[in-house]
Amino acid sequence: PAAIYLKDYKVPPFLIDKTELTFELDESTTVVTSKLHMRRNPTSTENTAPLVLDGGEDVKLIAVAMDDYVLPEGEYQLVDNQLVITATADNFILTCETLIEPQNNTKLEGLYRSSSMFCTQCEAEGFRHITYYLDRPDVMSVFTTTIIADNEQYPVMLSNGNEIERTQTEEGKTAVVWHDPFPKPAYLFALVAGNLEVKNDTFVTQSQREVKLQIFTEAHNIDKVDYAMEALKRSMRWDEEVYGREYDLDIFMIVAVDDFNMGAMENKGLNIFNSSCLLASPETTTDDSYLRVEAIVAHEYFHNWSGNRVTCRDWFQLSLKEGFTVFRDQTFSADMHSATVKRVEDVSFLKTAQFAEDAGPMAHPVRPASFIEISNFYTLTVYEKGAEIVRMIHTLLGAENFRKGSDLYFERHDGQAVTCDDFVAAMEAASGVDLTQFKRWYSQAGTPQVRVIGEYDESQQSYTLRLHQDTPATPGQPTKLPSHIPVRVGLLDQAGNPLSASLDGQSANEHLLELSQAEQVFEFTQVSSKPVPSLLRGFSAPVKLSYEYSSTDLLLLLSADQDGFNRWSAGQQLAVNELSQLIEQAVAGQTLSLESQLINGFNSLLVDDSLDPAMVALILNLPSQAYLSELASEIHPNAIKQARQYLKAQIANALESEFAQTYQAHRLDGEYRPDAQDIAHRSLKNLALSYWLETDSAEAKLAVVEQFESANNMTDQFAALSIAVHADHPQATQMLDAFYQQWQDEPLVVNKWLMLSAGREQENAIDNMKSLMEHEAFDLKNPNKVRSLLGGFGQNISAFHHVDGSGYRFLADQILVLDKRNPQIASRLCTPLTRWKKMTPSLSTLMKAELERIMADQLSKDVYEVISKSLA
Ligand code: BAL
Ligand code: ZN
Repeated sequence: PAAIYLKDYKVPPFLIDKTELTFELDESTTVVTSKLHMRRNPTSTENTAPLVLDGGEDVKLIAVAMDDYVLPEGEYQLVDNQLVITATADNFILTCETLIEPQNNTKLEGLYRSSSMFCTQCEAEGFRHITYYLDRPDVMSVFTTTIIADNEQYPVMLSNGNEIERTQTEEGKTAVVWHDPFPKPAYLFALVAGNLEVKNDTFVTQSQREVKLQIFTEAHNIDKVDYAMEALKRSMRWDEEVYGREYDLDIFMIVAVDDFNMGAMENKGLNIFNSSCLLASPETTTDDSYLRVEAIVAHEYFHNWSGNRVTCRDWFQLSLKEGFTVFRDQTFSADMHSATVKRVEDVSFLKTAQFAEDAGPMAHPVRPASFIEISNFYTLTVYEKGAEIVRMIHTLLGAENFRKGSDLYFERHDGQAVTCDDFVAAMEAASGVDLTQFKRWYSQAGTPQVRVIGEYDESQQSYTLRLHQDTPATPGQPTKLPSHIPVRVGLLDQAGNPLSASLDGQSANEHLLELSQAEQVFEFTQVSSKPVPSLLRGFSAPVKLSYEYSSTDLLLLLSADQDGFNRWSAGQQLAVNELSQLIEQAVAGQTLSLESQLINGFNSLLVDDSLDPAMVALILNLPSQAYLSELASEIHPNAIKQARQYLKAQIANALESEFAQTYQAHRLDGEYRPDAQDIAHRSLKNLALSYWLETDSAEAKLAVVEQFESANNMTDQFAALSIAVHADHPQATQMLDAFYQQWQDEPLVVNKWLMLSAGREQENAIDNMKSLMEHEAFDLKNPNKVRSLLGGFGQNISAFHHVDGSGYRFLADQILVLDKRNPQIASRLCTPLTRWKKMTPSLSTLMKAELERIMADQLSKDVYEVISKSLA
């Protein structure tokens, strides 16, 4: 398969002003008739270019007509799934009749069946699996959609915009017509038909328009949408208040479907959600999932402006909408709950997963320069690093100028398909800030490394910070230029008090350094005593920062920094330092031994009632296996696991009574509430329980079982179960069985069970995986189940990284099977294998052999791209 390049972008030779679609839905064959009101694009220089429409191997062309002239064979060609028509007028209506079989669509792109309903997923290039079209985001069209189906089976028939007509056909079917007045690219098209229940609500916008809100699910789930509905209303209000963005149609609908490749999709006026990202109830949903539902509802809603009203010119610009919208949803969640907790969670994820992507074979700029399959570029780099870029612009411009910039962006580009450069240009124009160099963030892959050295001159009362940056080479980008990096810095005195300092004549407790050269020196004056620097506060840039902190410095920052984020960061650094020593010992085959300095630091946090329990829980949570793997120059999975277990047990034994007490102190009575305060108590309580159980205390063992049996909410019940499974509690098997029995009729809960069961470290783990794949609870057709089971297996260190290679082989086998059904899902599953170059040599060879075995098969573009780039 060939790559396509950003540098080859050309405006479309044709435009489609109006798109009229008719779907005759049927169990066996669905007929799609499209009427495209087309004209040559006056801005294109390709005046004589043929009309080339994108289709798919699964679309069968029945007839094509230009105005009223039915084209005979010979006046059009079908080449590589494209429909090519050479002779066209400048203005014409193209009518196409095509047949598709949604019931056989296992890729879940285009129109497909999920349970008893029809639904669509068109981003990025799914629409071409419905009918022939100019399936590119810069072709924006006004859609009118007619759905014809049996009313008994499909009483609900939805598409974008407003319902304008409902009639009975002569064949006794119902025809419903939807019209969306806002021009949109085909990737935002949606259709749903099914026997669904609805929850209704309303929202009054800032200009006093009443908008009808509807959430549709299958009947058995309609009791789990209240939280999403409230989250939707909070999002609508927030976008008005913070960005001045008002909803534009009279109706906003969300539909939950069980089989979905992504989390959710922002189709205009008709969002379609993976049910795992929409449904919530106290008994079946954990705190994390509640927060995720809220964030994703917000994210998809925010796309109505950042993505739909202003969309992307081409798919290289994906971060234009995704980076900006992730930044918007992150800020929304921060405003709804605790900003520091949210920031720690987001950064922790970024540093673990996006940094690993940026250092691996699939590393790419936030605005990629080329791709083989765009579905592979819905990545952490485009989303999360893209959001960090927008956040840095916010930091550099300040909140007020940033808002002016976003207002200008929406005003200039409403109804257009634009680029990341257009976004930055609006920010520059509104603020007067020059972002020329800053734009390298969009084009350079890799995580910049920033080394910092501090020097205090007591006689001058001055403090010098010397910053040095460089970005490692990434595939296709051997050399890099310096980035424009905002570094928020504060200074603390040796007692932990804020230390005022003057920089460029400005005296303050905190400064924003703008690092733009390879090396730069910042000199602070009026520094009354030797400081401890608090660097990169709030994680003001997505870089790897290093500074030679002593343990004493880190303990001081942990206990006293005014920046909550950096308190967490100091705790993590202390833990990383200790874990690194332990990992070295484990690799060398030595008995592990270390006097942990964390014990005192953690002790003070546990006994300090003034702190946010959620922050304490985050600080006490040791760096994850995945994060330590990202930091390692050579990954030894078992050594990392051993080191984490040793350190956790040492801390647990030293602070046993504190953990027991903390566990009791944070237990909540009363009704479950997913608010910041209660979530904070549950997170610290459950973290304390996991430490307490490490002590082997009989009381702790009882507490785990007692919590599992008596919890009135899924957060506590599942926490008890996972703690028991991971600590190999004597009753772990019984608890897992009981959990399945209790929840076997709740698929989303069963998926949690699948994940935990797959992650359980035990003898014969591969046999266990094989029986889980045969289990009634598993279904290869359902992406959520595949992700749960195989994702859980990836966490199973001893089984996945087994020295005989059986874990890698098992995963490779599944990738090969899945690639025939659903390439997007198969491609995602390859990620753990792409890390082969960083693994310790014995494991690296085994992983590589599996990649080569996959490569030898007939592959989809999706899997081919990931595997070939990994082996390059
Ligand atoms: N646009 C794909 C799903 C999302 O990012 O919202
Ligand atoms: Zn998005």
